[in-house]
Amino acid sequence: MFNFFKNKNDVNREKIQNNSGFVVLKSVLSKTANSLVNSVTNSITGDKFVDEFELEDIETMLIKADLGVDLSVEIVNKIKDEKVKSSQLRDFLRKEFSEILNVEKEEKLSFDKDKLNIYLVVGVNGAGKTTLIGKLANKFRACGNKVLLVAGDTFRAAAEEQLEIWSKRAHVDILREDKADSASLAFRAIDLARKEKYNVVIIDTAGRLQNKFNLIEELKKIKNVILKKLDGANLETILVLDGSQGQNGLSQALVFKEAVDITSIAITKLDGSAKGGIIFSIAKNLKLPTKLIGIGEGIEDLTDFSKNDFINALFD
Ligand SMILES: Nc1nc2c(ncn2[C@@H]2O[C@H](COP(=O)(O)OP(=O)(O)OP(=O)(O)O)[C@@H](O)[C@H]2O)c(=O)[nH]1
Ligand SMILES: [Mg+2]
Repeated sequence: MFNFFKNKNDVNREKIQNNSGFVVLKSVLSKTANSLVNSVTNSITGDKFVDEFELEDIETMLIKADLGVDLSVEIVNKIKDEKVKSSQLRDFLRKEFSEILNVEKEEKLSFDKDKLNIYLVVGVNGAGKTTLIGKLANKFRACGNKVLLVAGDTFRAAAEEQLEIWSKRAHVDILREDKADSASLAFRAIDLARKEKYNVVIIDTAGRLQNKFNLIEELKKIKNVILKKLDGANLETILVLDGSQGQNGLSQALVFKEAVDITSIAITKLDGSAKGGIIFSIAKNLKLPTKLIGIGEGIEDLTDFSKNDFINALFD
């Protein structure tokens, strides 16, 4: 996604950065790798078929690593049915996890340089929405885009100030209005973007728990306004999930998916979390693609989610 306007030198520099990017990713994911892969493969040794007791241990370890009960049971049953030996466990898990993610098909955040691109960012309180918006805005601006942030969290005190601080850090513009209704603000933002030739609009929204009916209804209203004004624009609705919350993310994703038709997932706070297994759970159960991961609090700490890199970082 972030590959526009690059010359050959940029590409070479990027290759080097990607290499160090992989080292960073590996270190960010080290706790998840330990809980999801190493704990399983290191504790079961020898060259024999995995026995009943070991299967039980594996199931417990996978559940603990936030893979979810159903998926953990499914994997353990396969180990049994396919008569996997302990020495083959690592390769077996690698193959299973790759299939769940469908690694053949990388899915990037959509962007069309000839269109207006609108990103609606939703999620529960404190998931990391506003931070993600700041990081994303910075990346888009650095690639030569004209970016407008929209202070659609009109609910929490100081939320607009927080977005304004990010807009300054990222050197992009912001639309904020006192006492605005978030749906009408989104409406005006799209008009403004077309008039002033912004090609990227990123809309912040208030954090809302998935069980709060009124707030979810408000989100539907914002989305409907955007759909009415779409007129050929590219739209991504990004659900931000806190990667340190593990399986909680699954129930959140389900509700948000039904309410506003999520098109991509961003997992934040993967740095230091051992619960990255949630990515498999979401891919398997909800068929929703993770497209971005947050790996720290700084403006640069956002990266495209590459399925291949993720698998390699867990296993290599
Ligand atoms: N370690 C780490 N912290 C993060 C990351 N993303 C966000 N945070 C922190 O998480 C906290 C909440 O982030 P916000 O961006 O304010 O979350 P929000 O979803 O906008 O919160 P509300 O507006 O209250 O719903 C802040 O302290 C961020 O610095 C990340 O990738 N890694
Ligand atoms: Mg916020």
